[in-house]
Amino acid sequence: MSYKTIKLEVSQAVATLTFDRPKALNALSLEVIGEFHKAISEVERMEEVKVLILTGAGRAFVAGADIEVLQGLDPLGAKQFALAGQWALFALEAMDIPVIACVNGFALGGGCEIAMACDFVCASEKAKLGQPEINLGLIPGFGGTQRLARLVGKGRAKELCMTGRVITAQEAFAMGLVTRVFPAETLMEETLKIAKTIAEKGLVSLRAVKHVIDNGFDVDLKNGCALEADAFSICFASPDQKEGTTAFLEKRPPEFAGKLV
Ligand code: CO8
Repeated sequence: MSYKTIKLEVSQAVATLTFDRPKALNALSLEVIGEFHKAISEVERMEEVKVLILTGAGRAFVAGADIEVLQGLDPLGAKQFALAGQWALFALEAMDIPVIACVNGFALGGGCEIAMACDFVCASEKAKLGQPEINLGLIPGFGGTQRLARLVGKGRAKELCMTGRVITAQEAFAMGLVTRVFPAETLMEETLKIAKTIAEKGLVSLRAVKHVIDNGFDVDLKNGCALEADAFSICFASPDQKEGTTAFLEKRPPEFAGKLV
């Protein structure tokens, strides 16, 4: 499939989706959101892809929703816009494969919201993150109030959304919004290394980790642990468990087949 506002490349089991509207700092129009959503479905159908990386062309990851578009919206249009973004991010979160945000520059508003819907975030030392919608007389609309509070706590989320303060990658790291920080020049190389390490693991156990952490997060500890016990037992029906434990005992690296059964 060909896209106008994003690029999709696949190499060695890793797909890289690049937001590609650099003149507008990759701002999100309805067209970008629609193409992003379609690309997610396309990647889901690619059996060879084990990890997805999201990044941005030029000096931004994504500088938010397109403010030119926002300026002309009425309340119903705004709701449609917010829901289009939210649905795309739910689809992203529902992907079976791990998704890494590679935040190369500004990740503001909708851009920060996309990063937070990924499984984890690698950022350049030069990246800037934040929810500055308050400066436009708005609030986040693509799930930012909810995901930010879950990631960094209610107080920090309120402070960031109420002041619109834009933070460095280092501050984002300190509060748990970003998990790794790399020099700008090596960010993609380091993110790819992480993606390839993950791509070599067993498919069943990778899915189980994602499923249990995501679905266990909003339930109480006992129910979360019950999900974990079920997923743990399912691992024992997979070739990964046989290969992983056998390889350890034979003192060799495991070779996971990348298959579900
Ligand atoms: N929308 C449209 N265009 C943008 C955006 C944006 N979000 N961000 C930057 N641009 C454009 C600029 O207008 C400029 O265009 P041009 O060259 O034609 O004048 C170009 O990108 C370069 O930007 P700057 O000249 O401003 O570059 P600077 O380096 O001086 O500043 C900043 C970079 C700090 C990133 C600055 O551009 C900025 O503050 N951008 C806006 C950031 C922002 O407020 N984002 C939040 C938007 S709201 C949002 O995301 C809500 C999401 C949920 C929506 C729900 C739907 C209803």
